[in-house]
Amino acid sequence: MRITILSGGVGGARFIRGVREACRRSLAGTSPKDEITAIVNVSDDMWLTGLRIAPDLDSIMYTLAGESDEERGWGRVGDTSRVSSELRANGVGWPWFTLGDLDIGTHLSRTELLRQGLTLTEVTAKLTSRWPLGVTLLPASDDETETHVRTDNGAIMHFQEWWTRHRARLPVAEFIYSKVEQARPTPNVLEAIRSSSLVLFAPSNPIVSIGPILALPGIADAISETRAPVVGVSPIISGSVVRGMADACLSAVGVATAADAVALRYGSRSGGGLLDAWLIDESDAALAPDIERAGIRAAAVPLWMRDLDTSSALASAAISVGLNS
Ligand code: FO1
Repeated sequence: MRITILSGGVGGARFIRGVREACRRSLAGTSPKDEITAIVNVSDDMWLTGLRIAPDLDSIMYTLAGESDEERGWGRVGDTSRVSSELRANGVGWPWFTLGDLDIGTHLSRTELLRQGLTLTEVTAKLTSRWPLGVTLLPASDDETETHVRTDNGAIMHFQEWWTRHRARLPVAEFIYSKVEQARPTPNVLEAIRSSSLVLFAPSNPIVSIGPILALPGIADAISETRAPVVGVSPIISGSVVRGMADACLSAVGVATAADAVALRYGSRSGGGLLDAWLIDESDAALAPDIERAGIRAAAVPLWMRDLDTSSALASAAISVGLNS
């Protein structure tokens, strides 16, 4: 069975790890080897001190490799930041954006391979080949796109500055998916969506993680046309974000921070939208009827991913909802 997951960074990484674990555990059965593909947001990416940084690809790679700093939620476990201190001392780069020394190894490698002419897809295949991830990571596009934030007072900045420097505290007038019209999803991405038996939306930020993927020309159509059931997992539990800044993003686009509001924003496939089913937390079970009325099947299951068991159980629930859609 081929499963394709649309994903952003940290929450998505844990969910993908859960899907991998669920497939490993079900392999105890007779199903042939599952193929898991993650379509990863690249609009958090940026150039910094001459290096191409790809936070969501790196968060997922490190998490699946068992190399991620689980406390911080990004970067490599046990990393140091001696080079970053030097950059600060020289007044170069962003003092509020720490690049770990091992992490810089990843950015230097990515930058060199891009300079040699490899696509980001080829670079990602090479960087991830170091570990037996069990998941294929596909950048949503090989073209550079960036999410920018226009604040209420008219400043425009890269999403990363808004998030890491200002901690998402600056009120947002608009999220701009810069250069997305000129960008294209890679052929591998469209093929993965079309040939999968199941498409999953990870519990990632709908505005700055899943949104930029769906904004790439052709991806939303591929999802609405695929034979595969499309199942999403709510990033909101009991009206709060699980982690990150989805609430600040949702309010900026006039969407309530609620599990049903996010589902309705994606829309039902039967109504020209994207979802066949939507997983909500048991604490949000009361929202199921209005999700169902919108033409999206709702399943209330435990959504908190505390460890591998809970992530695997959530993934199993999403897979079984999908296969029974
Ligand atoms: N997040 C922070 O809040 N502060 C940082 O200094 C920081 C550095 C950083 C370096 C590499 C990387 O891949 C991610 C990093 N992040 C940092 C997290 C990053 O902002 C998030 O992973 C996503 O881009 C937001 O979803």
